[in-house]
Amino acid sequence: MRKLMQFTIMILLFSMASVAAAAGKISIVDYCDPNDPAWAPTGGCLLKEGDVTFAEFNALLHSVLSSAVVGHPGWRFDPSFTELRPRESLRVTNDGGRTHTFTEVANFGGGKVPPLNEGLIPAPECAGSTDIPAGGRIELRGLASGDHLFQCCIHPWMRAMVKVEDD
Ligand SMILES: [Cu+2]
Repeated sequence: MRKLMQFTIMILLFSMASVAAAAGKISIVDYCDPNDPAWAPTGGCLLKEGDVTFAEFNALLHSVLSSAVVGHPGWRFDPSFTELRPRESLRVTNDGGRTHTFTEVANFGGGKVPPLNEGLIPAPECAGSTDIPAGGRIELRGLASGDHLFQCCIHPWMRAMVKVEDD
């Protein structure tokens, strides 16, 4: 009987541990064309495959309808909205071929690279943002209950909301 009880407690602890270890996932993506040498002066494109040239990226930087930066839709967080339980961590992987950031901000705004920032008021948090190189990964733990906004401080149209909901 006592052995059974110990076993049950072990199972219980194990399942609690696996809940704590569960992780939400967001992939940072871009579709830069590694065969376009025009990416080289700003860090290159470390993807094996991708079809967006530097010229195509710049052609969609601004909409003809707006003076503010709009940005290429291939540069994004996937998914751009996700929900977590309070004990769950969030794993963010840069699956793109360029450097990005995943920076928590109070309000979405511009980033830290002036040419990619036109018409936007920079989010103050971007001044201290951490770059995530292509292939890099970060893990966020202990996010408080509520809504959290994240953006790339290089390409400020890359945005996500993480909703942390109590059980
Ligand atoms: Cu980015």
